[in-house]
Amino acid sequence: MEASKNTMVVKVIGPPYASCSRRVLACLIEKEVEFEIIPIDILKGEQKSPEFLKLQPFGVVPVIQDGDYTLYESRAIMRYYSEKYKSQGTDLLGKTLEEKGLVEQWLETEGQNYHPPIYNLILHLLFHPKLGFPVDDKIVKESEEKLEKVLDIYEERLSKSKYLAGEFFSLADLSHLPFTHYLVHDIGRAYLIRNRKHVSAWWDDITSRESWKKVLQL
Ligand SMILES: N[C@@H](CCC(=O)N[C@@H](CS)C(=O)NCC(=O)O)C(=O)O
Repeated sequence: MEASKNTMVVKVIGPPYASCSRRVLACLIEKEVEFEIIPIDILKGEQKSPEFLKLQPFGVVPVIQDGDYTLYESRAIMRYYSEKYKSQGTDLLGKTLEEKGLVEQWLETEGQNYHPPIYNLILHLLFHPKLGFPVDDKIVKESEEKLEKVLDIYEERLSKSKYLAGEFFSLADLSHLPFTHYLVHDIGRAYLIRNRKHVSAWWDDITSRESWKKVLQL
């Protein structure tokens, strides 16, 4: 749990090892928001229980409860807290309208372009083997090719600015941490990052943040 300047303790429902929970936790730590983790067991399927479905009708984690306010979708939760505690902790949204636009552009890029292929790679190379499901080599190959193309665009962008949205760390960078962590550490695909000089430097930078180190310890 984090020391905080605000009084309400945010409940994060979801195991701290789940990627989508990690996205939210890193954000809360950056924003210095006090939280409590309610670690439901997704391997036992507790996210499909009637009680959980009342909070998150799609049956996935995380969900936050902040007093009587409930919110799901990890990126929506990050946007909410970055705005709610704008002047507390790290500014993750950008200061000017133009900076905010770029943060949104790259956050959308993460969700729409980066996430689908990286998700397929992690699913097929990490979770399917663990769960005894078949690995679809065609999906793996196509996803890797798609991710390479996205990363080439990142390389170009990061050769011009230190972070995705500009010279400041933002939600756009933070949102990449959980799934890229698996890519680098768990499925033998670190070369996708390391073969690109600027992406590699960016990765080292964003993973060296105290917030991310704390998330990995939770
Ligand atoms: N778009 C959702 C995705 C949530 C999601 O897929 N959560 C995964 C963990 S990262 C989950 O709950 N998996 C268990 C399941 O699908 O039953 C978000 O970002 O919150």
